[in-house]
Amino acid sequence: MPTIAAQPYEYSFPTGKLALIVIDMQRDFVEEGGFGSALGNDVSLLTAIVPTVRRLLDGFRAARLPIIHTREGHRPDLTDCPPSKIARGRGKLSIGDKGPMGRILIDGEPGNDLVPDLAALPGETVIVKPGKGAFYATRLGHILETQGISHLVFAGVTTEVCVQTTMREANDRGYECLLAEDATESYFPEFKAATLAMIRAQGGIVGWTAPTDTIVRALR
Ligand code: C5J
Repeated sequence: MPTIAAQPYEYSFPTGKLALIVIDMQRDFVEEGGFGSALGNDVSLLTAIVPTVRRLLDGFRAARLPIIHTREGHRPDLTDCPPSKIARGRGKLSIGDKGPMGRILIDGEPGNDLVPDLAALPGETVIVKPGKGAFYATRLGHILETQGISHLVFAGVTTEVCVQTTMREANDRGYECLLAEDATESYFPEFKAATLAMIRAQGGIVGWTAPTDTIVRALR
């Protein structure tokens, strides 16, 4: 089995059972004028990882391995959004409000698109998810099962919210999870550092972490 130098120890994966999940690299979080900046966050930290996420995507594309993108988005009538989620934040704009990139976190609005450099290619799966975890109220579990996937590499934003939630959901479902350390980011550097430490603590209680270039080299 190919092996990746990772923390807390090497990560091995059966070829043909590995997939990449890129979480929520959408304009709403990564670009100025979206949900992230409406909540008062500096989005430049997130914008900075776009080239690294692209290197990881290109590595999986070259290896012809499955790629799944997610977007956090709701139906226009918000029937899939709990009122508690809309009320939370108390920023200038809430979910469903009109912002500079269309209605915030609504499927089909310009702000909900993946950033152009990370757009899905034909044959890649895009999951629109109403929650922070990508397994909640989506067909992700079914898709992974039908493709015989057992090992998952994760990238995307934000590390401590949607990435960590999805990794924990996957870990509980028996997937072997590896997070690309430099292809994930938070608006809060200390939260990212704490999340990486939590994931690999206690012998990899949630999974493994490794740098993007190390992962891409192992795919070749
Ligand atoms: C957040 C996400 N942070 N994709 N969503 O609300 O992490």
